This record gives sequence, C-alpha cells and structure tokens, in this order.
Amino acid sequence: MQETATTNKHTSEELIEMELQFGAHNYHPLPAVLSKGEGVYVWDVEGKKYFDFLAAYSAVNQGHCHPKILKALVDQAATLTLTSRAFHNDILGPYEEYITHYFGYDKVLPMNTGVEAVETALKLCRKWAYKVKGIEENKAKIIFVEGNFHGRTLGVISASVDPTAREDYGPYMPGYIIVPYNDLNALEKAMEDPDVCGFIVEPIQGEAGVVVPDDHYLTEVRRMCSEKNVLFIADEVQTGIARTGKLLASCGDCECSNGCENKYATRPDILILGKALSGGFFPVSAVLADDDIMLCIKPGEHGSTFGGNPLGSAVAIAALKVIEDENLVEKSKNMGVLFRKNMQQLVEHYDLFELVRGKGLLNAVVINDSPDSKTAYNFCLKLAENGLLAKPTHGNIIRFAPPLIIDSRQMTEACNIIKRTLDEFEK
Ligand code: IF1
Repeated sequence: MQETATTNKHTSEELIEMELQFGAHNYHPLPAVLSKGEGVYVWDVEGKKYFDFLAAYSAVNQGHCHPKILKALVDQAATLTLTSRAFHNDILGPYEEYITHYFGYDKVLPMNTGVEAVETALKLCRKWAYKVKGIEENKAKIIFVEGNFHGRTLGVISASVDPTAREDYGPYMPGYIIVPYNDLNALEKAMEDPDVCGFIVEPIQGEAGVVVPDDHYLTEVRRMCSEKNVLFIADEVQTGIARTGKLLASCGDCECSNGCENKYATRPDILILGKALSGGFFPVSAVLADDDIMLCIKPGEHGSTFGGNPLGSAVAIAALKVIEDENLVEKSKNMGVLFRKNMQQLVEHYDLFELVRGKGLLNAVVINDSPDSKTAYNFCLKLAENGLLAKPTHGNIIRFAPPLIIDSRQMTEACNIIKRTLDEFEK
C-alpha cells in the first residue's frame, strides 16, 4: 500500500485533471483516485484507505481482487483467452453446465456487459413472440416499468423515463409500453394487449434509489405473466448473485437462499446476470432460460466476439464458487440486517436521515432534502474524507452496497464512520 503511494508518478489532482483533459465528460465522479483494492477496502494514490460501500455497483460482491478468482484469471490467461465462437473451447461447456445447474435453467447464452445481456433477453423475447406465441411480424410489444435502469444502449434507453439517460438520443425503439413500478393494476391492463410478449423488471430498482416493491409483487407478476402467456424477464444484473441476501432477488418470498420450496413462485422465464458474475475482474454477463425459449434463437442469429470466452468462463466459475464457498448469501442477509439496524438508529436521532431501506446488502438512506439538492453528494464527500466511499443517486438518496464479504466488526466500524460524519455534517 505504501509502495503504491510513494512510487506513483501522479497525484490525485493531476490524475483527475488528465481525465478531464483527455477523457469524454460523460461522468462526474467523486474526487477519489483509487489505485488498489483488497477485500472491502480500496486505497487512493496518496495511500488513504477507504471502505468501499459501492463495490463497483455490486460487481465486486466477492470483494476486491479475490485471490481465488485472481488465480482462475491468471491460470486461464496463460493458457487460452479467446477463440471466438467460430470454434469450440474446452471451458465453455463446463462453464455452461456449471451456471445452468447453479441457477436452475436449461440453457445459458453468454455475453459480456450487463446491457448486452439485457439486449439479448429482449431479442430472445421478441424471437419467442414470433416463433412460439404467434404474434404478427413486427407487432411484438414489451412492457417496462417507470424508473427502470437497464444500461446505456439505444435499445434500452428508449425505455428509460430519465431525461439524463435518454434526451437527444432519439429516434427511439418502438414496441415498448411503460407502466408504473409496483403497480399490478397498470400491469394487468397493459397485458390485455395480445401483442405483449414480455415484461422486464429489476426485482429491486437500483438506479431509482433501491426501491423495494410490495411483498407479493413478483409473485403476482409471475402469476399474471403465466396467465397471459407473457415472458417474465428479471434484470438481476445488480440484484443477483447474493447481493440482496438471496442468491437471486427473484427467488421466492421465503427465507432461504435457493433450493427452497417456494422458489418457483417467482421464477423468471428469462434471467439476466452480469456484474458480480466475474467478481469485478472484467465484463461477463449471461442470459438464462429454458429450452422452449432459448432454442428460438438459431445459429448465426445472435452472438458476440467475446461472449463465452475462455477467460470469462473460467473467471465466472471461480466467482460463483466463491459465493457458495464463503456463504455470501447468508452473510449478505445477516450484515444487511446489522446495517439497517444501525441506520435505523441514526434515522431516529438525526434529522438529515429520513429513512433506510433495502434487502441484504443493497441498501439506501433517503436524505431529508429535495431530489435536486446537492446534499447527498456533499454528504458522500464528507464520508470519503472520513474513509468510506458511497454513491449518491438523485440528490437525496445514498446507496450503501459494500462487498458481501464484510464482517460484523468492519460493518460496525463503517456504521460508526457514517455516524461520525452525521455529527460533523450537522454542525
Ligand atoms: C453506469 C446505476 C447501478 C444495471 C441493471 C443492466 C445494467 C445495469 C439493473 C447494465 C448497470 C450501472 C451502470 C453504471 C451505473 C450503474 C448503476 F447507478 F446506473 F443504476 F449499478 F446502480 N441492468 N448499472 O444496474 O450493465 O452494461 O453497465 O454492465 O455508469 O452506467 P452494464
């Protein structure tokens, strides 16, 4: 750590300036320039240590630079990295067997980034609409919800209601219907249209501010989709892989992680995974579905140069094994309870904190100020000064989502940093 601090040629200020000068201005990051990560911690170029309570938007659920995933990466990188799908490779098959058994689906379609997996799911859904459901050519419609975030392609920002993500990128993709989140009546009404073939939803909305739907929302969604012969597509890019205290956020309403009796009550027809599927090493994403859906796409009809590459396949197996071996579902659930208990106390004692919500280790605190204020951002600046990195969303919401390997001592320490920051901030 010290070594990084002393051997690095540039200061944080210089590095930020370089990004401003040579990089596109499509982000406005907090002014922390990181050069090292290990477990729940990251260090900046000056050697300052932080708790990482963003975990790269839940991509590093397993913790930074997890040694077992690193080993899988290095071993595979020295052997074979990329073949393209023009040929077979000796790890894709074992990976596909592993991940389909892991999540309980017949087939997987491997891609790279989250949004590519979302696009894949939407294409698969449309294909199914024409090949199986029998919808007339070019008439298929997919229902999205307000407040959705599925990535940055033209295909998905066309469904966004957030002007920042959407404006001046038109013309937009046709064939979408948008209904309010957590509103079963609106969904039922939209589903009366016989050209509807799919409903895509985040089981808990991330970008919208960690919005948790009513208890039986997904159960009802599942029931309605089955009744209307509409595919239920779950975007678990952020909520999946133990983040919310369950292996999948769309895994029933029961208390267990997987293998539970109730798990089919909300099982999506198409499951989308990304982020933590690689433990943050590089983009690995996946679409899972059963044969009757997945086999609608035939050879040559979809693909990607890097999707299913040996490196990604090896890394994904290792990343999923870590989730199991280190009981991260259970840890996420327990540490989430501890975090929310601590935050609830702060909500009761400090005006600035209005409420805390979330599941597992996907949580948010709503700040007592307007959505267009800078209060959440300013509070995050203070948190960073005190050694904890977190990201505001919407001016008055702060998302707290550390790596799932965090232990109770570290969690208590992190909560104390938040409390101390509140004390200083209110002065
Ligand atoms: C950025 C938010 C998180 C996602 C869901 C698909 C994707 C994402 C549910 C696309 C990506 C990211 C992208 C990142 C910010 C971030 C984010 F704040 F915007 F909402 F995580 F909370 N589905 N989410 O959350 O995955 O193609 O990026 O791999 O800077 O855009 P991707």
